[in-house]
Amino acid sequence: MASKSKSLPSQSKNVEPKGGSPGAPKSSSPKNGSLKTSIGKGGETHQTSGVAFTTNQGIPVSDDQNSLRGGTRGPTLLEDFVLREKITHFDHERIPERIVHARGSAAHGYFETEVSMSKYTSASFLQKKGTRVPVFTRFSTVAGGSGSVDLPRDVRGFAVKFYTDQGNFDLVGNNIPVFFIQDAIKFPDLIHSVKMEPDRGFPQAASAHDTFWDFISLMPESTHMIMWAMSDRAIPRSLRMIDGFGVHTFRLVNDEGVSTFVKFHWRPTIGCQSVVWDEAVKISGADPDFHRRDLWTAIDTGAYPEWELFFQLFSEEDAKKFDFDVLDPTKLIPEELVPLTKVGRMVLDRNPDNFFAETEQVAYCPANIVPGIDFSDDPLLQGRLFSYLDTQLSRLGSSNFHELPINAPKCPMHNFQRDGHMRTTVPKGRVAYEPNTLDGGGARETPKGYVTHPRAVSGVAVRERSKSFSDHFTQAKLFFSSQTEPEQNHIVAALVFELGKVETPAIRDRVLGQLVNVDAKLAKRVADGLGVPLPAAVPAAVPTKKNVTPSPKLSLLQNAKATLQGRVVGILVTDGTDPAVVDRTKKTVEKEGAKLFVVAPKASGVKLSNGKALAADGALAGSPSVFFDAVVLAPSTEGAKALTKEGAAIDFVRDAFGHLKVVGHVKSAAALLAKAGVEANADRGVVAVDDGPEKFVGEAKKGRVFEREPEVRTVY
Ligand code: HDD
Repeated sequence: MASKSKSLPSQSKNVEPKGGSPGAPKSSSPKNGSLKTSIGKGGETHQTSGVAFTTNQGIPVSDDQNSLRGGTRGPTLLEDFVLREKITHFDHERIPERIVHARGSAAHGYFETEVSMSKYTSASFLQKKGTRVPVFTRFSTVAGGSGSVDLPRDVRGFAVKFYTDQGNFDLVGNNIPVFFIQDAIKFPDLIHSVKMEPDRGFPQAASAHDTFWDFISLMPESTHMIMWAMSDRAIPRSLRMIDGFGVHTFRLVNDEGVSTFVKFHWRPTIGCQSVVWDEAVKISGADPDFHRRDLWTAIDTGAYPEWELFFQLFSEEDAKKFDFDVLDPTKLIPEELVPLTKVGRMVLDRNPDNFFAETEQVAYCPANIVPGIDFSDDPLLQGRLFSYLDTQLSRLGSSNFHELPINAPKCPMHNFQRDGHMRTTVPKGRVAYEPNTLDGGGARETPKGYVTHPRAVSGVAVRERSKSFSDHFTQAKLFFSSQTEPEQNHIVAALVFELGKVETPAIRDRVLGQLVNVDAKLAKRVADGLGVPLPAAVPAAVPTKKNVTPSPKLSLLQNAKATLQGRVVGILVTDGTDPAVVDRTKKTVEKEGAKLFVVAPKASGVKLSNGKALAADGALAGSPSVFFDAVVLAPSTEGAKALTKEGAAIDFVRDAFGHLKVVGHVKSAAALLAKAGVEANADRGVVAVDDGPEKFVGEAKKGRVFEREPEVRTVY
């Protein structure tokens, strides 16, 4: 028996790092060819692979297609341990999803220090240029459940686990540098208000409903965050194109024990980019996994997403001079006040092997911090330091969740904690306490251990917020006034959309009253968009400062990169398409670091004008132009004529134009353009490509044609 079980390779290991779980050998993947099959007595398929399929107990299974029954037409027998084990395991496959940030996508990679931060911190991974540590980074939406769409209007989570040689450091941030509330005690209320309403169970993953805006209308401190959430930041083009922020003020502490305040910033090297709202709505239907697929595909094809890490460093003395409180998470520090210091870069270069084991089971916690980094007294952060460990206990079901491979530190870990549900390590010896004399010199406290920076803590226990937290509108005004015209238009449109979905007029009015405190013109535009009179300002604890100096760094468009790197250009082809157009576009687009995606009327592809076949990357019905950053229309004259009777083709063109994309076209596309109501030279973004794609690519690199917007939708 022993020698027999040795011949079963799948039984020799519990975990295979690559290629799937035991019993799912690589060769079973359809990519790798088909296995030998035979037909069973009932017509079912049996396969032979040479790797034995077993139960979880390692017992070889001879038949995984038929349960054990009393006679071929008789009842199933309770004795069938193969069936019972399989169904029982299946019944328990789900764990509670995260109460927030349930919908997420993640990847492995590394962080590399590029500039030593030893002046500010003793954290070992930040001492030397060139030090690399592994990371696991999870991006998420906040409000929707784990199966919700990727492109609702929402904040994106940006959580990074650094596996350092001093233990795990988790930087659990968002793509927006401020937050809705100032005190953790309001977090359950905020989240309850944005989630599906409890009686009806809708809307899923949407802030456009009464309970959210009811709460917001009563929480003036959320106004600054609302400006960001209504901006294009909340509808990113790709998770590869978002910023990340630690939000709170943290501390760095160096070898001498000197502390410096710090804010963490991630910047994507290919630039930030967003979609327009109508596009987000359509993507949500056409590909609910748009962001997840994009991240996966980029990494799978070697286009590794990369971010630079920056610190905003400032002293306690600096902090005292600011006209806002650095402990207030609804405030940011303009870069004009404290510039960014480059620290290093993060590259995500490996997709998870298993979504559940890694992306679902990863347990981030802002309290996971390494020597040289410390907390501040930000009351939101302080509440978070409790919440995450607590949530992991209920989500992962055991205090041993740190033993799961994705959560385990990659440096040695020793202590005397023992037992508990699902303990997988096997501690040795008779000693499970400390101090002791019996373990022969086991793990003990170390002078290199974590030391909390000795900050002064004093005061009377009160349930009271500092007055320095009371100005709720000046930074909201700063944000709005720092945006370009199209960006301001989008904020207004988003507010009109969201408040237009609110059914209770008094809620809308209260929000409008908050907006008056930000900017009377903004509030008037929203009120006009809704068709309601503008109410008076709601009373503010502290009046909004009259003069704010705009911070151009807060604008996406003013900091956009003119690049096609990491983008996707869609080319619509038909039978008879000119191969030269496809070839030249492909070469030019790829030279810019983008991909060309061939869209054909049928999944099988087309026959080009030279008689050669061109494979399609996607069929038209499943590949709308919302998937692409720019499009080229390259049908033959006959093909274009046929497409004028195809709604998907007309929408392809109309949407690309309506979503402000650069549209390249060949002469033979004329009938299709005309049917979609797009003039061949409508603006700088509608470009003929018959003589080459260079002009098209030049325009596409600039991004969207925002000046087209007033032509295609209402600007409130
Ligand atoms: Fe939180 C998850 C980010 C405030 C309580 N949070 C979670 C995740 C991110 C953030 C990115 C998902 C991590 C992952 O991918 O698994 N949260 C933030 C930021 C905040 C913030 C940037 C404010 C600056 N959070 C916040 C507060 C509380 C929580 C004030 C509670 C008092 N957050 C949680 C949580 C979650 C969580 C309930 C749900 C799942 C989890 O922790 O692991 O504990």
